[in-house]
Amino acid sequence: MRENWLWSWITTVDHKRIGILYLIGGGFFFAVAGLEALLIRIQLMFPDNSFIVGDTFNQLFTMHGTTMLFLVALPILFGFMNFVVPLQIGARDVAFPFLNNLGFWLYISGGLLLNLSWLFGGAPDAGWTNYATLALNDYSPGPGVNYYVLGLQIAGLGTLMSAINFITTIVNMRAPGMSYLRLPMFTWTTFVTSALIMFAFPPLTAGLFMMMFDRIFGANFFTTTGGGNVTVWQHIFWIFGHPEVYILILPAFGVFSDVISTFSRKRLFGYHSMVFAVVLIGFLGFMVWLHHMFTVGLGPVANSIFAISTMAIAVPTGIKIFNWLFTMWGGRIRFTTAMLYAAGFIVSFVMGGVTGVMLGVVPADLQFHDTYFVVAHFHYVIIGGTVFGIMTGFYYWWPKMFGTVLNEKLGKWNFWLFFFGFHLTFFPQHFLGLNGMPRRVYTFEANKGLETGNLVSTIGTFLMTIALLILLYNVAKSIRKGEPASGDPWDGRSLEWAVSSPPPAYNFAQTPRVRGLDAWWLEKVQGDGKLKPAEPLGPIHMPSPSYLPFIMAVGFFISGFGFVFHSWQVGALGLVVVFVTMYIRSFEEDHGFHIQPDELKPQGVES
Ligand code: HEM
Ligand SMILES: [Cu+2]
Repeated sequence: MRENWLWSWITTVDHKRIGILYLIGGGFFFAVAGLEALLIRIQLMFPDNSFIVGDTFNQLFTMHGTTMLFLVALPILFGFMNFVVPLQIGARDVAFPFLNNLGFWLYISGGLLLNLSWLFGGAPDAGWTNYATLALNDYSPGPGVNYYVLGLQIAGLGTLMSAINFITTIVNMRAPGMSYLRLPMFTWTTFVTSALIMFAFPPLTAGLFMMMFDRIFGANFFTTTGGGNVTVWQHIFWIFGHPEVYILILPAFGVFSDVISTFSRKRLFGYHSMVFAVVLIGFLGFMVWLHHMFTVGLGPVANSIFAISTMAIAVPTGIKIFNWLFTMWGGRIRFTTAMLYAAGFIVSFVMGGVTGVMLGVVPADLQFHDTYFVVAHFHYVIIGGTVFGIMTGFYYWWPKMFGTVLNEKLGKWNFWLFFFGFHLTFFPQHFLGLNGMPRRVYTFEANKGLETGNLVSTIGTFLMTIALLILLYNVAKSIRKGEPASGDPWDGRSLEWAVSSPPPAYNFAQTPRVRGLDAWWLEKVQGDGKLKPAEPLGPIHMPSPSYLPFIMAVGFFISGFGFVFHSWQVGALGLVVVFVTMYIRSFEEDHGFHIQPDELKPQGVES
């Protein structure tokens, strides 16, 4: 019997399919959050505009920021990690395929719960940082912020599971010969990012849990009148929040490293220093959270220590920038769309880094704080870094994932419109901020020198929107009648290019033996262009699909929805569903199945 198509995707435990699911989920939420940004910018196009005002505006920027950070940027990166990392290390799957599927459905469950707030009871409106007092019942009555605390707890659980899975996979499942200092940079950054998630997400979950108790069960963690302390929320939030921005940028650094060396046809310059810089950035990322709280008034000693540690991050970041430039220097560069995005990133991200150091200067930050200068800064690093990285990865790995090449001509239109649109949108915002335009305010007065900048900024947003529509068209075209891709369309260097596009379910019929950095390139220039097997051809063990993660995620969803509306009966019902599925799972005896070597022969695999 032919398996139901939808059901097979819901229950899949194949890391490649889960990677594609993350791209679809992230793409969907990108459209939602992008639309929200467009509405905000339309309101801010002219002085004294009244298109969207007051609380709706607050909901829009809160949901835009929250969605972009939690439901778009990280999940799309997870999509690439899922698809690419096992291939890059020569593995057949991730360490815990069941958990992988569960992590994905928890993300969808939390994300949908958060966005249902638009339809039932109103969206959260206390900013993506959800600062206490403002976010507590007195100032945010109604269910809005409940959606935030519950949706993010559920989605965050999924994130944590995926991080544990990636770490275990990279530690345990590398092919023979794939030592740590032969890992491709994207795998390295996935590894460090996953470690950051392990340390950053538990504080967030704990903070959200306390906030949930304050709001729903009458606790007093953050209520000053009840003996709580609001500053504690800020510490907890930023102990998560600052590392979060490195969680978003490090994987993008990995993508750029792989792409720049591939399209410069050179080995990555300073590979070892790149690895060192990634680890150092990861470590320093935890030492600087207080730079988000300079204006709280924690005193000159605390402020100075955190100012200096903040600026210290510029050193390893500078090392990386120079290594990328040296990789390109003297290389035979091919300016594909992916490479254009990587080059565009270097220009854009450096500007974001400069304004970051400016914000690290305490007296200056007292002026810049909560103005559009900050909005300009973080969009320069998040779009100029992470989103450019996502676009780079998208054009680079698309052929591997879907077996067709994206149209390069459309790709170039997409790049140039996005690049100019991006700078047009966010460059003027620096000056808007310096001229006193506050962040998170829905209007501005005429004749204060803010009109031109705002108008230009909104025009830039429309250019970016057109660029993204071109991308969408390119994708649709490529799916319907794209040019078929070979296994190695870019003359790649790492192992994912050694298998067919898209790869077979089992990735490698025989686990490969790795002989050096840039393992696949080595086989092409020093060997006969074929991978050397590390084991005889035998039965391939595969995990079975499972419907339990999906049901578990539905349970979490029901439970979250119940607690949003203070209904502990519905909340408990959802948790019962969760625990019953856990119980079933723990008594399940399923050891998967095997693909026999005979079944591989028709596909051209020799023993
Ligand atoms: C696609 C183009 C984008 C545009 C036009 C855009 C525009 C905006 C605007 C107008 C604001 C509100 C500023 C205010 O409160 O006055 C904002 C806030 C924000 N954006 Fe974006 N944005 C874009 C993409 C992104 C992306 C990709 C991310 C992250 C991955 C992001 C993260 C944020 C965050 C965290 C906030 C702060 C929300 C808050 O204050 O709570 N944005 N954006
Ligand atoms: Cu920070």
